[in-house]
Amino acid sequence: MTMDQNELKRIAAVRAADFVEDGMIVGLGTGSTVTYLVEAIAKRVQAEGLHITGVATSKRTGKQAKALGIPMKGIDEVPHVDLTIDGADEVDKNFQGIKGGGAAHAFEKIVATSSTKNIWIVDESKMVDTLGQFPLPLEVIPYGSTKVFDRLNNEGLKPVFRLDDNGDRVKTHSDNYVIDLHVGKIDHPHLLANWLISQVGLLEHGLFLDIVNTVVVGTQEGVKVLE
Ligand code: ABF
Repeated sequence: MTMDQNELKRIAAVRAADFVEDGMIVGLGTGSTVTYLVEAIAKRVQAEGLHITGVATSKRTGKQAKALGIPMKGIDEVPHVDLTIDGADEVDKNFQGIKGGGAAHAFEKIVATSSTKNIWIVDESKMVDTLGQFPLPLEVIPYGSTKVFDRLNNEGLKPVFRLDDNGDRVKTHSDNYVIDLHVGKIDHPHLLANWLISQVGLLEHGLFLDIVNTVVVGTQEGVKVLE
């Protein structure tokens, strides 16, 4: 009996919840896989009396965690983060990743780079040989965004403003636009990341490089913990 993608996400999330230890300050990512993680952690808080402080990377994660009884604080209210667990859109064999499908990658990267340890939870479809099939998200300040768009286009990076169901431009929590790059294949992620972050008006990109320590993958053969 094969498991569907949601079940693969769920088994990875449940396994990752075991890495949370009493007393930890835990960064909680964003996305559907993390939704299962928050449920699993909340169950441990209720059943075992696990004492943790959660730090959310988005309003929706914070709302879910609070509703399930996980004590929460803002990233600027905690001295550090012990462990951040988050989803991802693509992970390659060097544990480099693309994130931001949920338009929360700037907050996610702030929390991840403030964490002692990072774990990603994914279903097996996210594991790729080379990054780039998933459109690379960028957070762009609205003022001058058409000029940033033009520069990306001239670089051959195939930019598209992300639109919502009404055809309006998606806004991040910081009221910035999201531009997705349809490059198809990113052979040198570090080179691209360095070029992107040097572009004036481009606030953050979805290349998460040299950040994660462990990837927990839900596969048809069960959960694999890659380190
Ligand atoms: C989040 O995890 C985003 O950066 C990324 O888009 C998402 C993956 O979404 P899902 O878990 O729903 O597949 O951190």
